[in-house]
Amino acid sequence: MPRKIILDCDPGHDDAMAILLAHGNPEIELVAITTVAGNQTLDKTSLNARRVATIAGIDNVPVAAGCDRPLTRELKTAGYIHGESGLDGPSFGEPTVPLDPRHAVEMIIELLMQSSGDITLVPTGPLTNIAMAVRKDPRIVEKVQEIILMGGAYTRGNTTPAAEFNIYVDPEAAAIVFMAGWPLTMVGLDLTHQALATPAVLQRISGLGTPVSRVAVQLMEFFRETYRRNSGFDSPPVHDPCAVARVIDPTVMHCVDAFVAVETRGEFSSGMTVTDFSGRLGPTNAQVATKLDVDRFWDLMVDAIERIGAPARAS
Ligand code: PIR
Ligand code: CA
Repeated sequence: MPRKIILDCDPGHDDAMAILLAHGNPEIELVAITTVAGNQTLDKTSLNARRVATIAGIDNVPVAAGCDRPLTRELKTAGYIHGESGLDGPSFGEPTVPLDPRHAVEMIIELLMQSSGDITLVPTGPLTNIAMAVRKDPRIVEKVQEIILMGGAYTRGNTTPAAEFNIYVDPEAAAIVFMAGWPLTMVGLDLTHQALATPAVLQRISGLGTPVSRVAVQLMEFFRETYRRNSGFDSPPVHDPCAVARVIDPTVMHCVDAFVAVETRGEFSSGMTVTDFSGRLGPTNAQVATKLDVDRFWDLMVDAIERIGAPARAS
């Protein structure tokens, strides 16, 4: 039985790769794509989700827009990494996949409450929609199968020395999500910085020779250039599909139980995921991803793009 997921994202180059992995892998049933403000404004991340859905031939999966800003703070975006559109690089035609009229928070609650408890939440952007859904209908905490998110880190930040972007943008939302009491896995930078789109990886993807593979390579090439300029990486870390890969095959990464607290008040540490592996601060509330099976991960990614095959009408 394929695993049902709701992908809550802010595309975003690596979010786009997460959509492709979720759609192309036969072990995943994508039940909805929901969008949030993060890498770019909500109108842009929503348009980008529809663009990616269109080129991948994803029909029959609702795409719904959610919160256009963090719970209490001003929105900070990452145009310096993802460009003005949020998905710079390839040129996309007019998307044919429509935007669902429902609000993402409503849709998340509705899908979970109508489910038999078999839906996994996979957030790959700021946690605003998920926190709002928990506040609006706390029964979803018991209904969800688990939540596997890309965000945070225990050794480093990428936006400040202490904080990873998704948590930094909306720490109040992240604090709600980490403390909600559901089975949660933190796939943070410690893990995702192992998932580098190296020249060898790009060659494998481009070797598929399909329109979707061409778009994926163009996305990764743009991402590589901004990462080189901003972060001194040779090859860019492809964060978000790592969370999807964990759903497909838990053995793709090693995880360790920990208590994770989200710093919301620090002068220099706001948005930090303070990770305690020794139980001093509190009881375990998360599995924290530590080590990636890099070859297995890229095999999954390449296989998914291959299976998507011909669709793609990027013009
Ligand atoms: C990546 C992101 C934001 C900022 C930078 N510098 C790099 C986005 C990615 O989409 C991913 O979900 C997460 N936020 C990594 O921090
Ligand atoms: Ca993202």
